[in-house]
Amino acid sequence: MYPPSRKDFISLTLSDSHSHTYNNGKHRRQSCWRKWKQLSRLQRSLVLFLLALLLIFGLLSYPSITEQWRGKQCLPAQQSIPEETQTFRSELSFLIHPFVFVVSIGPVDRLEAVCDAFRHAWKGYKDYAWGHDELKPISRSFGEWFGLGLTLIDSLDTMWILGLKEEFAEAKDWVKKELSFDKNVDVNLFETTIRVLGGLLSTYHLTGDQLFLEKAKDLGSRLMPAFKTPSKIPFSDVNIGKGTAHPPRWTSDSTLAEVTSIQLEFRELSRLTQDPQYQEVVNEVMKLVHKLPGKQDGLVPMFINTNSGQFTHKGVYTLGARADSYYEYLLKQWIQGGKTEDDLLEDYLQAVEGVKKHLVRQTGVSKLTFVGELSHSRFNPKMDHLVCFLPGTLALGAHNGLPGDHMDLAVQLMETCHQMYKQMETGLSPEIVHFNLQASDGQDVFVKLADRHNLLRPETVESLFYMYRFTKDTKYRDWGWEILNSFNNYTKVPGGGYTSINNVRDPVNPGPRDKMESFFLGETLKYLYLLFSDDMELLNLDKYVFNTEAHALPIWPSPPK
Ligand code: DMJ
Repeated sequence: MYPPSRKDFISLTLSDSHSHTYNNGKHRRQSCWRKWKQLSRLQRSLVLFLLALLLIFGLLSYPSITEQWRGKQCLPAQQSIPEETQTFRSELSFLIHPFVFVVSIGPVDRLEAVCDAFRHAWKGYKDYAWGHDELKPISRSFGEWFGLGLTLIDSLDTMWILGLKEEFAEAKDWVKKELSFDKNVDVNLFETTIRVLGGLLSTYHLTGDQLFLEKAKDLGSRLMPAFKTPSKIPFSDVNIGKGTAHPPRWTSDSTLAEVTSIQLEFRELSRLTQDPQYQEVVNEVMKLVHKLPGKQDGLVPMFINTNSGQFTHKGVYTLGARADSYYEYLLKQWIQGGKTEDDLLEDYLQAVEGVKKHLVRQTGVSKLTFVGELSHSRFNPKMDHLVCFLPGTLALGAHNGLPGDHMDLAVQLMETCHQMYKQMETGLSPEIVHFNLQASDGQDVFVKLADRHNLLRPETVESLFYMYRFTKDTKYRDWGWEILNSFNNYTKVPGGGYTSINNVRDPVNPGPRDKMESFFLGETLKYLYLLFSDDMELLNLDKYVFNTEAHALPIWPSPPK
């Protein structure tokens, strides 16, 4: 039998290694080496290839090594990939082996780039604005709005999702020791609900830590005086220390989107505390608005009076500022409640028809579909960046069984929101654009001087996240990647933080405004991370619904039949 013919060698080797107990290690090594040398080149390559394959699969199934690769965590800070080497690493891996390219590039560097962006933003906040509402990254100071640590609370669940454990622990410690709602301060009901109450509830769900639920309960009860109005439509402002509430100084109106976009959070608070009072007050608002005359095919005016409970300033219909999240929360409340509340669905479906009938148009040149505004029966081809939440919401509805043409519209609007970035010299969208309905002039998009700012807003990347989750079309990831790069190129501040800018059309002097909005960490970076993550179980959209500040709340389990 020995020496074996080359043809038989592999099987002989395998049987050897299984049937003998070797006492002599040296002899074994020598014989292995001799046998290896007797293999043909083809056989050796085959064995090496199989070993490499086994190694890769072994690594991939070993969670603690590959958690980052599978999109679950940021690399610890000291191991994160320096920006300048990221491209190099990608190219190098590609040269070494195409298989490695697939495994280690794809979303990996993009996820790590989001982590780096978050860390950079957080560094600025920690160094110059710790415990305050917002970072002013240029002047290396802070701005106060309500004095509730807005950025810190808005960031909690993002840090948890990104796996930034040390940063999360420090922030949690601040919540435990420093966060108090027992202070004489006027807060805006809507902003405090979506950012603080939403952030605390979401973090409670992700971590299971009672601290966050206790804080949420305390805040929720302090916001309740806002609902003590003649009409039950809440006031815009509450003093959480004194327990008093009032409208803005100049009017007794509240903004429609504000009073109809606090429902997800208050309803969830009732479910968790088994105390119906929170759910009751916000459901009452929805009931009143549902029955109210003055809508145009489901489209609502922008203001509602807290005394009369009637719409005011009628005749202007927009999907942008002051009305946007009314439409978003119709759909999301319906989803949150297990798709049982028919009035919400009816209002949502009717509103989408109203949008299609009155507000959707195409540009003359490139046939870009956009959502304009209606002002006293006149169409205005103006679209806020805020409207870019709509493709994501429409896609979410279609995913939940609503008509397929909602998805068609989502695809078209997503393209337009992408163009709002792509056509600007910095690659960043302005706050407002005007579209050109004429075919003669070569431009689709016009931006007025006063509208050229960018506040680091999330709506487009939010929609890109939904579109990618539902279609798996990688172009949506590529568009998100371009946006992240543009944020890095034009809004990143040396030393820490990102800043909103004045002019997206001037790459030489974009004009830093010295403010980092809390939603950049709470929403923009979170949605970018989720967009690039391959882990579809990470906030599965059949289990969670995001509030309008990107804080995830569970979809309620259906009651037993
Ligand atoms: C956020 O506070 C919320 O997304 C809100 O619904 C709209 N404005 C900002 C982000 O742009």
